[in-house]
Amino acid sequence: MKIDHIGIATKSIEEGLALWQDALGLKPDSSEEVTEQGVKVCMLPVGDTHVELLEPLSPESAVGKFLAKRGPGIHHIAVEVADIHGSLAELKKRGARLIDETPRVGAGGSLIAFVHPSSTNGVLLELVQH
Ligand code: CMX
Repeated sequence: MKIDHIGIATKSIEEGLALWQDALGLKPDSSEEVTEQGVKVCMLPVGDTHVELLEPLSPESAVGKFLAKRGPGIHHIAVEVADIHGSLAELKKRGARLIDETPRVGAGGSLIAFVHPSSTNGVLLELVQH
């Protein structure tokens, strides 16, 4: 397991890049719209992990609602797992509140699933299997 990426909610990717790219010198290695999740994402490698800048496609999207309620900030932490179905089954067995009972396809075509912050110490958790 490793931290796959840290998702940061921004009003615009451009605004995020002013810090992470222009000031800190990181170079994006991919960007795409994940319409199913209602976001535009931009991935910047940092050592062995990535910062994922998130821009909402609409105010009703998960990131749009987060921004309206809390403003820009850390939106989720994504952990890479080898067997996402097995990890979800284990979490469920232990009482975690799964947002996704079965994985969906996320950025880069990876399998992803979210666990509700009410059962993860207030931090929205994403599991990723590449
Ligand atoms: N981190 C921590 N807490 C969060 C949160 C987040 N990202 N988003 C919402 N919350 C909090 C809310 O503030 C609320 O807290 P209070 O009860 O104290 O007010 C609580 O969680 C419950 O919120 P809710 O009413 O159940 O649900 P929301 O409509 O706010 O939705 C969530 C929250 C996590 C269920 C929803 O955002 C979701 O399904 N997320 C998964 C998908 C996603 O986030 N996609 C975008 C990223 C996609 C990508 O990276 O590819």
